[in-house]
Amino acid sequence: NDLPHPAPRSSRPEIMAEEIIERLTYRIGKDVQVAKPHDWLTATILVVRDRIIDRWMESTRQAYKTGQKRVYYLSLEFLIGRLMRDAVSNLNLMTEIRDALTSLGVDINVIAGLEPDAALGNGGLGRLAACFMESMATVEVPAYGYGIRYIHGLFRQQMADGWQVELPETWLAHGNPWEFERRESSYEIGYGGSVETVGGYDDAPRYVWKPAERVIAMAYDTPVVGWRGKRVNTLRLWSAQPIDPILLDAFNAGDHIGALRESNKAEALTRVLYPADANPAGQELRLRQEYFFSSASLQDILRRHLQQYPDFTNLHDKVSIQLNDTHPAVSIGELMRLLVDVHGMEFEEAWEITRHTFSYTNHTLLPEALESWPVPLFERLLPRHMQLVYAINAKILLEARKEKQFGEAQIRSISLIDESGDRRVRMGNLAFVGSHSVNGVSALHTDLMKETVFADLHTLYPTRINNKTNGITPRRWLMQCNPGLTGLIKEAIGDKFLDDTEALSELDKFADDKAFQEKFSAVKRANKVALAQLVGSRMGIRLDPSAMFDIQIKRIHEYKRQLLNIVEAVALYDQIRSHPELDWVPRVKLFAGKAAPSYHNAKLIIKLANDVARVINNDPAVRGLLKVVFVPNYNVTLAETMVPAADLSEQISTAGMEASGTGNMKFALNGALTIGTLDGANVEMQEHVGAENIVIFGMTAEEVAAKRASEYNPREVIEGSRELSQALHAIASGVFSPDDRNRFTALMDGIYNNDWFMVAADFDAYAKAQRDVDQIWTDTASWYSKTIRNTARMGWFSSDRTIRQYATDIWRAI
Ligand code: DL6
Repeated sequence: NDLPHPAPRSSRPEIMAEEIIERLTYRIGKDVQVAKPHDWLTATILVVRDRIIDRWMESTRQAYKTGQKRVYYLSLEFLIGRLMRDAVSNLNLMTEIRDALTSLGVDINVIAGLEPDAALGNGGLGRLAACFMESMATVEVPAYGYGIRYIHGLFRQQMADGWQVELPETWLAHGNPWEFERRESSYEIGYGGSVETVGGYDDAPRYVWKPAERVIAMAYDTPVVGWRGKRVNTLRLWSAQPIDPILLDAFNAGDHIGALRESNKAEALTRVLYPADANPAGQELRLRQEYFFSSASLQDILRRHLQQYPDFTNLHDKVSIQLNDTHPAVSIGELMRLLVDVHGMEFEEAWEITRHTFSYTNHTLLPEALESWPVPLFERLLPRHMQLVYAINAKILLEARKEKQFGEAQIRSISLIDESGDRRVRMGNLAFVGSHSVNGVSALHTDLMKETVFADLHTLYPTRINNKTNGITPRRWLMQCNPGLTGLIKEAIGDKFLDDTEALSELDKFADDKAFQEKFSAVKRANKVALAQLVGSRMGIRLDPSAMFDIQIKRIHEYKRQLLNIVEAVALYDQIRSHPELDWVPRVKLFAGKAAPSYHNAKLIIKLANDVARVINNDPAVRGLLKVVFVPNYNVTLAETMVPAADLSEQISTAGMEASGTGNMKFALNGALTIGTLDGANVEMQEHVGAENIVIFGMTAEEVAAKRASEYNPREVIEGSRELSQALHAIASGVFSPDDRNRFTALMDGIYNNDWFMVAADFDAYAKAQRDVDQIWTDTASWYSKTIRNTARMGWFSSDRTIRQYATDIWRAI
């Protein structure tokens, strides 16, 4: 503890410039004359990284010294994006680094643009994990994120004649200067084999799992620096390695491929991120991935605990493990196995400690998204865990029957084994019973959890479910992505909001101030010009920045209802052509998002957006009043340009289906008006920004449920709405797909015959809400009064607030 610590490094630009040259020469082995932009990027990152390291070590030392509780965030996904700007800005070194690079003749924007996105996630769940990592460091929670170091992150999306094509993403192609390989932090992970019983005559029997296969999990650490560099936490990602890199006997016998079989098999484990978001990937490889990172993380957590404490009796006082959805839920079985089988603890004591250590966040109520594994597969891969699941199940069911007098139907619904078809292990139920806290991610979602999927478990454990409404980090989603607005806000209210996002409320008094409105609109316009340039250079489409930029960016999913937006665009197109005499508000409808590769309808919706765009954008009768653009390859970096440029944010999911949403928060914080349903966190956004500053339309979650339970006839609704029936008919009959007239017929039939997502049922309300938006737009003062109030009142949606709530209510760690 008392060893001297290195002196803090100077951040003078000339010193930094020297350091950049030093890294370029001695770490990369390049001379200034021949260095390529990528080399400059790597050298710069190394200089920034070295400034983080001292604080990183200090943060780790402090956690040991104080005996503080550590929080472990287990997530199969971390959708990080680029890191350099984030780290530089959190360390408050932007000016110095920029000046240092300029003195070397290097443009920071050029090299920053070369950094690949770390896209180790699909969408909302993974991006939330990334915001949480940054906020945990900011609010000074001693935390580790645990996940998988996928070699290929989320696929790159290309358009081929308007169809999505998936290409591999290669974020590690130029190496990853942020990470540290930790060979010493390696653990064996087993699969398959059998369970042997030892003893059992006098004492209780002990169980020893003898796996048939083993791989090594090796750690790679990335430092995560909080705002103003106060604390640096660790993101530890596991990579799979073979036990024997090559089978020399086989190789020497001439079997060159077979000699590498084990090695290839191990490496395949962490090669790709599963690109499915709202439906579980059913493959065995996915369960292997889940167990792989759960077991490695648990072994690591227990090892660290034993370095500080003599045993595990205080584990739950010193360790909190948050399960980000059910993907790491097998950790509950793994902790039980490690405590009982490896460390000799009694089952009952181990169960109490386990339950008090874990907490679980649910991110979706979609029944098809609730993870479950066929019992035979689970048993074959994890035979000891299967035994433990049965033992836990027996305990819970007995308690439910005896203490709560549960009947058969309730017993069936709380059981860890789903017996309704082929038997399956329910990971949601396992996560629920094995945790002391189960949280939803918005108030509405949490209420629905209690009423629907977890109703019986909620009756059994009525205090367990709680709400933690999501948030976003204002560093990335305001300060970095929107420096213009950040500067303007500082000028108006000072810089308190940089440390306390809720201080943005002081902007409220400027909402009707004409001079401020003009500056606010100038910032928005500059952001729109930047987006227009991006679209122009990537797609060759010219956008007029004075048109309303109406943006829907998120995963493509039927419940998110991109289709409703496209159908409305078609209806508006009809209206513009039929009524050229009216004063139409010029609009650009922008879309971006990826579809799961096996999700047929989502891919068809992308094609429809592109087909509709081609026709509308090329029709002279539209006179440029409406444009539709699908921007390819949506990722965090693209979002950082699109979010600040939006006038209108589309948050139009079928009520009751979007757990929270976080894009909704990003847009509103950056001064967009929201058009949305009363779904997810939109409900709380309405409460914060005020009903007069958000445009809400459509059915409520309750009304959707009632309609689904009734004799809802979408065809009748369609026939009663001229605009809608014309639009659907145009799409179904091939107006937008002359090369294949039936391309969208089945998609449209889905609306006529079933309309599960209530596209027809909500259409008229949506179209009317869009015309209300037009009205507001034409009154410029009213528009900016509302959008400024959005920025002013969104401070509560900072992920710092969310993390403080987790830390006080669930983890008890600050
Ligand atoms: O909680 C983060 C995010 C929510 O904001 C979205 O509403 C929700 O759809 C998303 N869920 C997923 C996939 N869930 N699973 N499993 O990304 O979580």
